[in-house]
Parts: sequence; structure tokens; C-alpha cells
Amino acid sequence: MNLIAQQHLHQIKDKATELGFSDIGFAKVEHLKEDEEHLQKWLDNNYQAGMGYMENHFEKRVNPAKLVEDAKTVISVLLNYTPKELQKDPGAPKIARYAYGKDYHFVIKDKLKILFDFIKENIFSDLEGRQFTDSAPVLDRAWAVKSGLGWIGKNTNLIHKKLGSFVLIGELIINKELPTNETPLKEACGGCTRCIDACPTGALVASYQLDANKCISYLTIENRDEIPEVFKGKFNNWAFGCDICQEACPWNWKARPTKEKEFEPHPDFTSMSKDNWYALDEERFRKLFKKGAVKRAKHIGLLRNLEFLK
Ligand code: B12
Repeated sequence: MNLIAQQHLHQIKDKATELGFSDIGFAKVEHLKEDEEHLQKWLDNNYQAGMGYMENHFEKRVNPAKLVEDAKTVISVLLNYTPKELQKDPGAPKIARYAYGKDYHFVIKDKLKILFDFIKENIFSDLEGRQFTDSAPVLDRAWAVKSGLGWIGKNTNLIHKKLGSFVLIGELIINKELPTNETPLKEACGGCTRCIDACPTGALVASYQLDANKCISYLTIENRDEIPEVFKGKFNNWAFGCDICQEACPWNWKARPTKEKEFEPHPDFTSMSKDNWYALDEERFRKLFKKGAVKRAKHIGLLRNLEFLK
């Protein structure tokens, strides 16, 4: 790696740290052939359930060169969202950790925009590119792996050696070449199958394969219909999203809390009792989840889920 390129990498990494990102990695844009096969198989099995959007833009999803003009490098970033404190009432309906505070799409995109502007101002004045975080046909986890940030675990989540899997992923896809010598980490789940064994609905149908039709996260967030009766009594009190397959993972047992202020929940959130949840009216719902991911399900969606847990 030449000295100037090395200096550029340092500048970008330092800025990412200053912005609060938990880690950053770089990968050369290419056609993701192996992931393409996995994605095709997943779609053939109808594991996408009602998420029709996962069938769209297949070629762009497996090759960013078809998504971003003149794309050369994918800069992947991670943001830890491990909460400082979990919900206190053990009987209260549970909300997935990623949805405690402000919606990560806003938080990560804002930071990526600043990072992009920084690179343009300080390194490449003719920089072009786009920011992504679960916001377009991009295989976020595959790029994080290619950038050397972790491996895809049996629960299909990206696992980082130090941070665990309670991390969100974003990318900058840019028209400039950067050194990308970060070698992908080897899968380190070993013989462990705790995540697969823990899933109460059997959604992890095999290692690295998730059938969304059976996933509590899908059924409580993306699913717009009634929740099928076969799952009655199997949700372990999850009212929005689910963290069971991640809580079961030993790589998360020592996860450090996030430093991201935007991910802090409303001050009343962790103390809410079961009764408080079942008495949640629309006004209170809006205050509690102002700018939060739960707002996407709307008050009526959360009520459907709470009703199903009874
Ligand atoms: C669709 C989707 C969902 C769906 C389906 C999940 C899924 N596993 O596909 C549902 C609604 C269920 C969901 C749930 C959740 N999601 Co989601 N979701 C996505 C989305 C939009 C696309 C994922 C995707 O491409 N799926 C297609 C399948 C084929 O991909 P895959 O399951 O990741 O499989 C890969 C590997 O497992 C491997 N593979 C597949 N089969 C096989 C077979 C073998 C033999 C091998 C070796 C490998 C292999 O190749 C595949 C392609 O790279 C991404 C954002 C994005 N644009 O990438 C977020 C994303 C994956 N979700 C995220 C989060 C946080 C969650 C939840 C934790 C939220 C929650 N608490 O409720 C759960 C986790 C559930 C789980 N175990 O995956 C994060 C994950 C961060 C991380 N550390 O991995 C992402 C990356 C969003 C982001 N930008 O941060 N999600």
C-alpha cells in the first residue's frame, strides 16, 4: 500500500471514529457470486414471506456496480446499539433492542453524509457516491463481511469479534479506489447451535438460513396481516421485533453498551410495566417512539401484536 493511500485510510478511519461509528472496513466493488446463489435459493424457497421488495432489483442487489455509477469501493461502517439498560419488568411485552431509540436509518445516514462530505473536502474533490443503510438493494451484511468487519453467524447476523452482533450496518459506495487489504474473517460459530435451538418458532431452518414466514421479527414488524394462529403462545412476549437468536449467542454476552446518544430510549421506556403497555394510547405511543423505528408499525400495528401476546 503506498503512503498516500495509507494516509487516506487513516484520515477516513479517524473521522469515522470521531462520528461515533464502532468500526469501519473497505472492500472492492464486485459481483457477489456466492451471496447471489444464497439469495436466489432463499427467494426460491419463499423465505422472503411478504417482503416482495426482496425480489426486486436482483442484479443491483448482488452487484453495486449496477446500482451506483462508476462504483469502485464499498466503505462499510458498524454502529453498536447494545442498550445501557434493558426493559425492567420481566412480564412486560418486549421491544427489540435496535428499536429502543431514534430510528437507525436517520442516525447512520446523517453520519454517513458527514463522512462523505469529509472525504470530498479533504481527499477526493471529485468524489461521487451514495450512502446506504437498509435503504436500497444492497446486501449490507455481505459487504460488512467482505470489508473484514466480521462473519455471518448461523443466526444469519453479522458478528463482530469484539462488538458481537448488536451492530447496525451502513455503507458508502464511492467512485474512488482505496486500499482494501482487509481479509474477511473466518466464521467462528464452530459447533455452537444455541441460536437455532433457541428460536421458539423454528425460523432458523438451517445454519445461515432464515425463513421469514416463521420469524417473530418479520411477523411483528413487516407482516401487515393477522399473525397466524399456529404461532399463538410461541412469541415469548416479543411485541416488536425479536432478539432471541442474538441473546442466545455467546459472542453477545460481553457486549459493551453503545455510546450513541440517539439510541437512548425515552426516559420512561425501560420502566414501563406490563399494565402500562396494555394501556398505551396513541398520544403516549407517539411520545414514546418519537422518530423511533417502532413508529413504522404505527400504534395499530403494535396493538395487534400486544393483542396476540394475550
Ligand atoms: C430482509 C431483512 C430482514 C428480514 C429477513 C432476515 C434475513 N435473515 O434475511 C427480517 C424482517 C426477518 C429481518 C429481521 C431482522 N433484522 Co433485518 N434486514 C433485512 C434486510 C433488508 C435484507 C437481508 C437480506 O438480504 N436477506 C436475504 C438473505 C438471503 O440474506 P441473509 O439471511 O443475510 O443470508 C446471507 C447469509 O446468511 C448467507 N447465506 C444464506 N444462505 C446460506 C447458506 C449457506 C450454506 C451459507 C454458508 C451461507 C448462506 O448469504 C446470504 C447473503 O449474503 C437487511 C438490510 C439490507 N439491505 O441488507 C436488514 C438487516 C439484515 N436486518 C438487521 C436487523 C438488526 C434485524 C433484526 C436483528 C431486527 C430485530 N431485532 O427484530 C432481525 C434479525 C433476524 C435474523 N436472524 O436475521 C440488520 C442486521 C445487522 C447485523 N448485525 O447483521 C440489517 C443488516 C440492517 C442494517 N443495515 O443494519 N430482517
